[in-house]
Amino acid sequence: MDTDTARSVLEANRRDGYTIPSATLYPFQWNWDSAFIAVGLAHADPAAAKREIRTLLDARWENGMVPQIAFWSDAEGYFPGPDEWRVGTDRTVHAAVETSGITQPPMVVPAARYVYEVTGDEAFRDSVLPDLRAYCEWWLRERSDDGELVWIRHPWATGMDDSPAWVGPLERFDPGEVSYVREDRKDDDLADQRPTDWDYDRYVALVRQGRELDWDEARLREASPFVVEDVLTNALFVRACESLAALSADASDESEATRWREQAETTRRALSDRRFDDERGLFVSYDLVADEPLPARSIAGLVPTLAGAPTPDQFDRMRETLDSFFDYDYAVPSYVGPEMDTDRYWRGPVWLNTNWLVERGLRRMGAETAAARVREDSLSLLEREGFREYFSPETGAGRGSDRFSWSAALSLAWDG
Ligand code: 9YW
Repeated sequence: MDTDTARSVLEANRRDGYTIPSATLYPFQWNWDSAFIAVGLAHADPAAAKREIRTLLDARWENGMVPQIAFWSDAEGYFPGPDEWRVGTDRTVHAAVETSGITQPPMVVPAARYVYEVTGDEAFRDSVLPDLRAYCEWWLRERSDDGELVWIRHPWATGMDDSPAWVGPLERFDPGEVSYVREDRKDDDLADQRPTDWDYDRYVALVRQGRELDWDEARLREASPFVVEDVLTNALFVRACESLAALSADASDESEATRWREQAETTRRALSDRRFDDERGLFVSYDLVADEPLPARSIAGLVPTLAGAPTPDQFDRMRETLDSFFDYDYAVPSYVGPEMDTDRYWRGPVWLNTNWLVERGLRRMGAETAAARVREDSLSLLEREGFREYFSPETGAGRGSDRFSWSAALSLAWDG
C-alpha cells in the first residue's frame, strides 16, 4: 500500500485536533469516523491518534452522549448543519460546541483501547476513561429498555443510513412536506450513488421531530416512529464494554472492570438468544415500534462475530450466509438481497470500516481463511482505486467521495 499517500490524505483532512471524513462531503468531525481514523493513526502518528479521540470526547454531552457530529468550526457544504439540529451549546460538558442530536455506533471505546495498547500512554488512558464510562452509562440509562440491548432512533445513528434494513420502519411513517436543500449531490454523477430523496425526507423529518421535542430522550422514545435495536450498534456496545473493562483493569479499578465485563456478557448473550435469525443465518435488527424483526441480509448481521456473540451452532449456520456475501469479486458487500444496488451507498457497496469490523470478527471466531479474504480484497480495492469512500463489489470501481479519511486510515492499520 502507498502509505505516504495515505498519510498525506489524513494530513490534508486534518483540522484543529480532529480529521474531517472528506473535504468534498463531510467538513466536520464525525464520531465513528474519528474512531477508525485513530485506529489507523495509532502506529503512524500516535500523538494525532490520541488527539483525535480526545477532541471527539470533548464534544460529549453532559448526559454522557458522544454526538454523531461536532461542528467545531464553520464550514460550507453540509446539510443538516447546526442551524437545523438546534441542539445549543449548553449540553456540552467540556467545550461549548454545537453538535448533532444523535450518536453513532460506540466504536470510540474500542478505538481508545487500541490507541492505549499501541502507545502505553497512561496519562491518555486516565484522561479518556471517565468520558468512555459516561458514554457507556448513557447507552444503558437512556437507550436500553431492559439493560441488555440498546436502541437508536435515527438511520444516521446506525452509520449505515440507507440500509434496506430500515425501509420497513421508514415506510410506516409519513414525513409530510419537508423542504430543505441537499448538499450531498452537487455533483450530478453522484446522484446514483447517494441515498434517495425518499430516504432523505425521512431523515430530515426525524431531525425536526427531535428538535421539536428538545432532544428529550424520554419523550422521543414515546414519539419517534423509528426506534431500532441495531445489531451492529449492539455488537460494538459489547466491544465497548469489553474495552472499558480492560482499560479499568489496567488502571487497577477492579470493581469497574467486573461491572463492564458482566455487562458485555449480558449484551452478548441477549444478541445470541434474541437477535439470531436461524433461517437466514445471521443476526437481524429489531423494530421496537412495530415489535418485529427487520430481516435484512445486511453486513450489520455479521458484525456480532466481533462481539463473540454466535454460539458454535450459530456460526455454522452463518458459514452458508457468508458464502452469499463472498460470492462477489470483492468482499464484503454491505447488503445482499432483492434491493441490492451495487453502486448506491449502504445498499450493496463495499465499505472499508465494515470490512475492518468483519475481518476482526471472523478472526475472533477462528475463521482465518475468510478473514484473510476480507483483508486481501480490501487492500486490493485500495491499491486499484485509491482511498475512495466505497466500492462496487462487482467491478471494484471506486464510488462516493475520494481521499476519504477512514479508507486511508484503515489502509495504514491493515499494513501495520
Ligand atoms: C451523514 C461521515 C458519515 C459516516 C456514515 C456514513 C455517512 C451521512 O457519512 O453518513 O450525513 O452523516 O453513512 O457512516 O459516518 O463519513
